[in-house]
Amino acid sequence: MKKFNSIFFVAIFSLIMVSCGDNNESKRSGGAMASNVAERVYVAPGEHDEYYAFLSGGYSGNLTVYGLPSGRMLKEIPVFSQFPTNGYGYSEETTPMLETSFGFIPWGDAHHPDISQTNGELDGRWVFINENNTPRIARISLEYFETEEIIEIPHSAGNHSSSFVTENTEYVVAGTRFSVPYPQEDIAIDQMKGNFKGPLTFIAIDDKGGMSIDFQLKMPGFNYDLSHPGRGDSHGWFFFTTYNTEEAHTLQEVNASQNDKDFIAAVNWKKIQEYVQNGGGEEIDAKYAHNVFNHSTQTATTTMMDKVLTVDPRDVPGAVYFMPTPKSPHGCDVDPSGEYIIGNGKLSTDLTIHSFSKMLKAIENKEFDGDAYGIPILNFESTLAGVVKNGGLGPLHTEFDDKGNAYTTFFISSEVVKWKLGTWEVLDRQPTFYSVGHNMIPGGNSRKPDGKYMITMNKITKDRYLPTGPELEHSAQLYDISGEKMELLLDFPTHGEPHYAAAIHADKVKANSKKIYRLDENKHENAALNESETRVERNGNEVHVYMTMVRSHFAPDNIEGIKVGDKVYFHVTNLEQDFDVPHGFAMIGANTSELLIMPGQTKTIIWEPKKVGVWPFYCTDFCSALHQEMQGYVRVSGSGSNVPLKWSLDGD
Ligand code: K7E
Ligand code: CUA
Repeated sequence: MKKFNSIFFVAIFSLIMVSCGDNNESKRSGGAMASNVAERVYVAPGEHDEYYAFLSGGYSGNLTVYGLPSGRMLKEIPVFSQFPTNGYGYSEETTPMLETSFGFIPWGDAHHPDISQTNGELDGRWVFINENNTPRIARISLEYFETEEIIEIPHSAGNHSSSFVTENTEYVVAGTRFSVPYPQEDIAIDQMKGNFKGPLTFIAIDDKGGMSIDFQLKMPGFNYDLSHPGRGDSHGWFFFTTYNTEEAHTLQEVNASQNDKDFIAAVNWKKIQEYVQNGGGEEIDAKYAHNVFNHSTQTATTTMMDKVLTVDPRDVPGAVYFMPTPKSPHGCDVDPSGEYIIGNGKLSTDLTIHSFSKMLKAIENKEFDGDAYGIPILNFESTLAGVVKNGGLGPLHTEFDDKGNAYTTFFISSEVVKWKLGTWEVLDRQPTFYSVGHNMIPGGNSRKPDGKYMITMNKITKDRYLPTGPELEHSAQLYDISGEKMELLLDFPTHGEPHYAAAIHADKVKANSKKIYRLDENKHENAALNESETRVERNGNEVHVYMTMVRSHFAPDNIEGIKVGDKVYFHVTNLEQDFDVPHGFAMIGANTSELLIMPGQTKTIIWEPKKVGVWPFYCTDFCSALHQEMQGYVRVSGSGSNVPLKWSLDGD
């Protein structure tokens, strides 16, 4: 029977895969319709898009910014991965951002961006995003479109049910996907059951966006897949899907699919917050990095933390309940009113919708069906609001519009299905190309979604674009959802593997977007704020070059007296104060990336010259008509040489 199940699954999957690629006919039969569609996504040259969309970069570790409806990629923001394009994670100022308790990590796997909220509406201050592999949460500023802060999540493993924001950005949550020993210890894997735990971490956000771990909830050792906050009446609660409630440790595709129902965990975080504020919880050892980029010093710092507060949910009665949900649910989505909590069982064709108000009643009436490790399990029927029957195959994620409709993605049947909240009837279905993961409606995770567009993010690209060898970029699709039927408007390729995305009306962001770093606010400790401050200093075998750049020269542009074996720090300040005039800095043989330096900004790279000679450096960004002249030389002498240190520009 077990075997039958997985063969059946594979069979359906291959059927769908085979049918990918038969759609070229319908694609080309657009005619008058197609030109009308083209107009609806057309953003004329020089015009701006209506929305910013932030798509996770998945295994690129970064966040990509697109305009909607055009689908034009506007920027890639480096977050968890080194980014040679601008030197993030290479420059001395930014390497601390990638420090962890495991040391420097140049890569990450980013899944779920979420935009900060005030009163349940997107406020456009920050984007948060999780890293799965080495559990971390990042905060990206929507003034600078840069990563400002990364906090590591100790005791977590596969930080997946993250990084969703409560309705006043009180907390960002980070839930473990893998259950693990908590805290980590050396025990036999087959001793997992009952011994592993599933910590859920609540990160408090202060007025300036600063992140700090408030508490970790020590949950039973299930896998915590996704989560969403309550809103409206359910504000104060958080909901997490679980799978592998079997606590299987091997061949999970079979062994973690045995139970007819897993759970949605309902967590009353306000209750736990109160408990913690009254001195509840236990401090335990936890080593984790907290990395903060300071825009004034333009430098990131790492603080190693060593304690975290842990809360056993059994010590806070009334704080955590389990709602049975069929069958290995993935997505966990809350509608804009906060009343409905949707769990999509990956192995079910039905969607299960729980009611928040029924849940409260069931708790009051103690309608329990036993408990799991001391946490009450609510009776399934008691919290059930309804079921969407036969939506499709392999339901994953649900988003909402502003008219009481929900939109659920189905991976196996490769479609998105629109259905009505309250009546649970299916209203429309449209194919996706192909095998959709998440979908996203701007404002979807808030009280006020916009009902105009939806994008789907698809795992398989196949024939949608010109072939580019075996490796293809993923693909997104834009649908118009303003009418009764969804209408496919546009395909656009995406970078990495976008899982989730978040989008916001451009008006809430664009006026605040910074244009330059002001030189008079540059507090970088190694800045040279004008050419008279430029210099070269030797300290043993360390040489510090304090350099400036302006169209179209470096100061200094000739340096002599450097020796093989020296460690040369180039501290380079861009003196420009005009929007969009960066300069680059590249040094032959440097074992690092270039620096791309914005107006008013200072950045540092290290060069360890290995060969005697005269070695050039140059500006990498075509910044002016005389960009090609923006260059200089460093003379490198033998390690024992007596050539004096000197530097100059035009002989001075
Ligand atoms: Cu469904 Cu990581 Cu949200 Cu991918 S997850 S799809
Ligand atoms: Cu500066 Cu090119």
